[in-house]
Amino acid sequence: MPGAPSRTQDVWVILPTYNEAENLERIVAAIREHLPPSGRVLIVDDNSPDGTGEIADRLAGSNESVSVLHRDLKQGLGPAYLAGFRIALDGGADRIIEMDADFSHDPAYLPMLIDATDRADLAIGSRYVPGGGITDWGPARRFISRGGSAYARAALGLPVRDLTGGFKCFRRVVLEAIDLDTIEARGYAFQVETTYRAIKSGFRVVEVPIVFKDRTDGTSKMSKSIVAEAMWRVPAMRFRRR
Ligand SMILES: Nc1nc2c(ncn2[C@@H]2O[C@H](COP(=O)(O)OP(=O)(O)OP(=O)(O)O)[C@@H](O)[C@H]2O)c(=O)[nH]1
Ligand SMILES: [Mg+2]
Repeated sequence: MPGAPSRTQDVWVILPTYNEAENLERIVAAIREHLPPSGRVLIVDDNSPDGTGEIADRLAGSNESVSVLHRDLKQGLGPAYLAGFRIALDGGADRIIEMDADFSHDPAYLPMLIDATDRADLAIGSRYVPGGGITDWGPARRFISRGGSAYARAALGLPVRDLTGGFKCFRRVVLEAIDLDTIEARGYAFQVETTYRAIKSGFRVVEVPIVFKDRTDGTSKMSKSIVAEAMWRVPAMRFRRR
C-alpha cells in the first residue's frame, strides 16, 4: 500500500528477564540505538517479583517496536527463549537474536553480529576467539565458563570455542530446522544444544569476538543446578534420537 509504514520487521532481539528492573529501560534504549529501524525487541519476563514486567509493559506501550511476553513462572532461560523464538517466527522475523538484559552483552556489537549472518546461518558472540574476552570475572567464574565450553566441545566434538555464551544471531531457517519442541535444556545447556543442533543440521556457524562485561546492576541467576544440568545434558545430546 503506498504510504503505509514498512512492514519489514526482519531483526528481532529476544530479551529474557528475571528481576532486571535496574537494567531493563536502559538496555532496551541501547538495543534500539543499534538496531535497524525495522528491528524489534521482545522482552520475555517470567513474572519477576521486582516489577520488571510493569517496566516492560510501559516500554511496550510507548514504543511500537517493543513487545512483551509475560510468563507465569520462572522456568529458566531455555523455555523463555523458546517461547520468544516462536513469537518471532510467527511475526515474520528473518534474524533472531539472543542476548542478556544485564549489559554483559554490549548492544554496540549488534550490527557486527547481524552482519555476520550474511555469511553464516548462526553467528555467536564469542569470548574465546582472538579479540574476544571477559572483564571483571574472578578466577572461579572464568574457570567454570572456559571449562564448560571445553567440556562441551570435547563431549560433542564441536569446533566452536564459546559454546555456553548467550549472545547469538540465528537466521530463521536455523530455528525452523532444529526442532524447538524437543529442546528441554534450561540453562547453559540450552546454548550448547542450539549450536550443536545447528551444526548437526549442516548450518554454517561463525564466531565473532566480543568482550563480555560482568553485570554491575541486579543479581545473577547463575546457580549450581544450571551448571549441573549442563554436566549431564551435554553428553546426553549425542545420544538423542533426532
Ligand atoms: N525470562 C527469564 N529470564 C531469565 C531467567 N533466568 C535468567 N534470565 C535472564 O537471562 C539473562 C542471563 O541471566 P544472568 O542472571 O545474567 O545469568 P549469567 O549471565 O549467567 O549470570 P551473571 O554473570 O551473574 O549475570 C538475564 O537477562 C536474566 O534476567 C528465567 O528463568 N526466565
Ligand atoms: Mg548475566
